[in-house]
Amino acid sequence: MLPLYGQKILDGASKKWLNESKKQGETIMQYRRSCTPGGTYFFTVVTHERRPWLQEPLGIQTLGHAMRQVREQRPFENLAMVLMPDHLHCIWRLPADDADFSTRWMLIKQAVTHRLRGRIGVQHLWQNRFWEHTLRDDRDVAQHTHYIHFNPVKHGHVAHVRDWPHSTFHRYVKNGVYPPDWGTAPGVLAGVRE
Ligand code: NI
Repeated sequence: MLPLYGQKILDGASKKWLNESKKQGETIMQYRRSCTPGGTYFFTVVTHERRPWLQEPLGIQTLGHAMRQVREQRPFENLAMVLMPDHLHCIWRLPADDADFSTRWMLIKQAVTHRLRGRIGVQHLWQNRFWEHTLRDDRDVAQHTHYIHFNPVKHGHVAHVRDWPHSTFHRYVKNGVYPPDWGTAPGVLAGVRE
């Protein structure tokens, strides 16, 4: 059996994750002041056979490490993200004139597989493909951000958005974007995969 998270308990990996998210929040503020934004994309990435290894602290930690590592060479802004046990959703903004999210995901998945294979009881970690949906404007980005943050409630893991530790929701609360008790279900979004 995989260990279950206590809903309000933050382990070391989650704290690291949230600290990283906080740092990124500062980067995003700077980014919004620049005048040449690149493309913004919503992604759904699913584990192999929907195995719930993304609820393992080691899995969460390793994914965070891989994303930071890849981002050093190939920058992207992680605008919003949520980790579910068997999939993740996130929104990336890429630099101007760079739409190569496929290589970034390939490198991230490879790095995680390299570090974790055999260590968490499964050999294959990722579904081969991922779903991408291009976000057209600020409203689109906002709606998908709400979608991401509401996802743990939508999937029935927690009753309140604030109770799911593995998302950028907490960073948004700190930045004053959401009230701490936010939990409004977004409307149906076209092109979104679970
Ligand atoms: Ni989902």
